[in-house]
Amino acid sequence: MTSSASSDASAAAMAATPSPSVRQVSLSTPFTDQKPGTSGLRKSSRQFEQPHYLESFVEAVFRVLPGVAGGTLILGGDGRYGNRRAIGVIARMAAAHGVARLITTTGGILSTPAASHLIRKHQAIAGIILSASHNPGGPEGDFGVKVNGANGGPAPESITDAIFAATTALDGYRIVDAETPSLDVPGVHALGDLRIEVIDGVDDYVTLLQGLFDFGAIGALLRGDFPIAFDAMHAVTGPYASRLLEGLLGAPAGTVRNGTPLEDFGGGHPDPNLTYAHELAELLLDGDAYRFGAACDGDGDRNMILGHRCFVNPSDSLAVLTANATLAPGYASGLAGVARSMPTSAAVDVVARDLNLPCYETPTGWKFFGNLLDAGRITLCGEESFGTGSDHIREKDGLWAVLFWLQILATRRCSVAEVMADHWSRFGRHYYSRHDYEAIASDRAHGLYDRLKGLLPSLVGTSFAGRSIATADDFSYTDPVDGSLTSGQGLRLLLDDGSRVVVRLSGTGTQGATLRLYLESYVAAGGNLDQDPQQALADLITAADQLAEIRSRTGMERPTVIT
Ligand code: VG1
Ligand code: CO
Repeated sequence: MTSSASSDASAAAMAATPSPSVRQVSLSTPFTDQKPGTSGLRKSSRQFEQPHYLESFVEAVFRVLPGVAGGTLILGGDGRYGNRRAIGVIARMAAAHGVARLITTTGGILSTPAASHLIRKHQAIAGIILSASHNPGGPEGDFGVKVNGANGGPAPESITDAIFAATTALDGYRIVDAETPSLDVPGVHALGDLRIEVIDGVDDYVTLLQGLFDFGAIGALLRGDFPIAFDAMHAVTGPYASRLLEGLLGAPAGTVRNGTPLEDFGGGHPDPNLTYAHELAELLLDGDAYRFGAACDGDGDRNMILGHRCFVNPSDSLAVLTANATLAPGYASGLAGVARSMPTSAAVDVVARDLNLPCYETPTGWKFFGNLLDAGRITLCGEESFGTGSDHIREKDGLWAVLFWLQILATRRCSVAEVMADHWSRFGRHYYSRHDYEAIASDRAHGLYDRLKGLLPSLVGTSFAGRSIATADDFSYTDPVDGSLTSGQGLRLLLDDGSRVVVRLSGTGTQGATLRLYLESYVAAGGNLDQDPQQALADLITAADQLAEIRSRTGMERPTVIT
């Protein structure tokens, strides 16, 4: 119970509400397209508005997850179009499935990392997060449902596969007919035997971060001559960032830009990269007013870090956090180990070797870090796609990364560019870039991918961009904790000088297919550490295009997004 005042309110509400009756709705034809991707089920808002579409997926979730009857469920979302309606539907279905306690948030606003924390704090059986993450929102945009398990992390594939199988065989779903409570203010309500608690979605998360970082030191930095800009992109992190940066840490009003969550993210694409967060990028990379800049995505789990005239590649960010981890009070005693997704550059591997830490390489998607975190094998982990996190929760965490960087800057009293230069001079530099070709016709993308996959066995030992191909394979991963095998996770060309080229098809897009080309080349300390990554990687880019026939097969002259 959150407070005695709210439990009194609860008793009154429960006494007053007649038990609503459970309705069984039958489905004549099950949906066949509800297979979750890299991170939840993502479809256009229009698809989600089809009658019974959301209900079908949620019914499958409730049938598959253990402990639903009598359990606690966390529910909220990133505020996009459809968020409040979905909360109402899921609350009524939770009541019909015997959930005992549903914790949701004012306005239905709950970031993915904050949801992960609430699941763990309340020992919930699961969390449902309504978000299509960095995809645009609104009636013409995308909607999504992420399902997290009792450890606070994205459900593993064994569960998402079972949910998908359940949707394809569904004959109907259960829901109660009742008004759902208002989300406008905190309070406790009853829906039959279901207790619904509406809490502030920001409080617990802020308290969690206060235990990890030195707010005194960071506050002193931000109240001094160190102007920063944070772009919430009209998505979920606005209220969190305002409380943290402007409230607790004393940064000037206006530090948080686009801080009001909007149903369509103000028409923007809430993806914190140089293309979609270009206003922030221009402030930092072309102007002189700010020393530090950061942005988060739709649901608050991604982060982009910028310094004055300096972009921090996310793979490098993970390496820098690892090398400087003990500067943060929450990590002062050191790290158990680290992990990165396969396409993420090996910058963190070099730091791990230096610190004598175990380092794991997992498939793309946060769900693969869960077992390593739960087993205490790793403390920090990250992905090249602007995701970094730690064992404080079981999701990547955008504002956590922002505070971690501010902690490093507050302690070391130097610029972001100096942190990077110092890092590379010690560990060498992994030049890295990801080229995305978005919304390609599906058959073309699969044709390209399948052809390259077929070529792999014949490539070993051949020359490529002046190097030789040492390994050419389709990445597969055996989880060291539970022994589960995941295959088909991306095509890799490992070159004899340590350079890599990786090709994957995205599992989060909703239009056609997105091809991702990842390029990486290492220059040891003492070498040329000051090149433009696109220049440093130019020969790999050309060779990859020639081998995979990307331009000719996609009909695209250049990538949609270059990171
Ligand atoms: C992308 C990223 C991946 C990330 C996933 C979910 O997946 O590449 O690293 O875990 O999005 O992020 P894909 O399959 O499109 O490459 V989030 O912030 O959308 O939950
Ligand atoms: Co996200």
